[in-house]
Amino acid sequence: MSRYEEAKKKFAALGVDTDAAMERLKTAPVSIHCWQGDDVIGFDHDGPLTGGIQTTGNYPGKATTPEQLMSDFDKAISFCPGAKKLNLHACYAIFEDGEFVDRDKIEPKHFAKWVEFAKERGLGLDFNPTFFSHDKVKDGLTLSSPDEETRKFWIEHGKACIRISQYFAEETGVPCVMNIWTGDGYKDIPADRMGPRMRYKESIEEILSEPYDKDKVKPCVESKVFGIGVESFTAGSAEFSLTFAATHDGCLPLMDNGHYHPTEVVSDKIPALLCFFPEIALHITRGVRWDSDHVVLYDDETREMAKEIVRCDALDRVYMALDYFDASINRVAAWVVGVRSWQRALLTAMCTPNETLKKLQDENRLTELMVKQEEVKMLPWGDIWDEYCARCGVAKDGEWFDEVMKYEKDVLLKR
Ligand code: RNT
Ligand code: ZN
Repeated sequence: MSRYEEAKKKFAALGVDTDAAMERLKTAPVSIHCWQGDDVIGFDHDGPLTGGIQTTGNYPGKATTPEQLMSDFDKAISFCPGAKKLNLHACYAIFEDGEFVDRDKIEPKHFAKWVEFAKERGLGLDFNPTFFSHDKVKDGLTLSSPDEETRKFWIEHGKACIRISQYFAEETGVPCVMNIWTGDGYKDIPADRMGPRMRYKESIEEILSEPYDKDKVKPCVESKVFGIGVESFTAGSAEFSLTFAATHDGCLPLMDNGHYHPTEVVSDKIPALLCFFPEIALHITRGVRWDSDHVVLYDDETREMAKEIVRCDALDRVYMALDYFDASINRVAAWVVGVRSWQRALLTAMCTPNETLKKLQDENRLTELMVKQEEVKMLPWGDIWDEYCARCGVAKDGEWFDEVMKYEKDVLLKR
């Protein structure tokens, strides 16, 4: 009997159908961020990354052209099981023949190459207006700026992005999640907290007044507790963003698990929000001490978030996107480790005897619950994971890293 067959029996004895779990997982799309490949730079500006986020490290070989980024992304996803989407930022517009337009004027045609890329690979597309790394970010502010010209520019950018998101959804046939995040905030104690938030609210409302099909475009607002250089105040705080989404039809809350106080966990917030919102969105990352956007690993909180999505039976209600950027290691490997870790967490969640465990809780058999939850941790997960990789036609653990190193030697180091 194969290792998988052996393992399958063990899970079946607990009431878990591992074949069904793998089939289901194959169809749950995970959105992969393009920005791991080039340290969140994009193609529409020469300046540095701003907005209270930072990449550190200068590992050689980063992508600097659309062709390079596409090639690296292809290499990465060849090692990633499961259904995938490509998550783009507006700053990844591709201008051709010397054309250039500012962010308030971008159009679907500036993303036609990405659409072609996505369609050839059967990927859905997600989108993000880029409210950072730009000279029209005035005094660190965009949508909450007291300067009307600045605010208007960024509103127009948001509207342009709604139109592009609609185009993505129409072209791919898959809904496009459009996430609004800005780094707007203050380093030190502000004299006015409500003014910026009222302007932020009105700006997002104006963006969302752009016509779009609610089944095709899923606008989100992403909250954040602080950023680098904006430690004392952010306009889009947790309460602001959550309430905005709750009071604006069609707008989803987006929780990034690096954006809360260190002892808060997004795993606990997922079921809380699912009690009220038909759909929610996530940025899956790994915070280390502060919002550091480290590569996602198969760690406790990652597993706990996956568990919540699965046991709330919410794979169809939660838009899952990865969001991290590490410039200190091989970027292709960083992508692969993050995607595989999240897939692993989802697979583990799906092969956990969730119903049995819930019953123990409801019957107040809490000692037994603790014992069973600990025993589950030692199940032969690796054998299920190997089988899942094989069924998805991607390399098993231990069989992809050498290929990435070969790609580094043959391609990345020659740049
Ligand atoms: C920043 C937010 C945001 C960005 C991307 C690049 O803290 O998490 O989602 O990481 O838009
Ligand atoms: Zn994020």
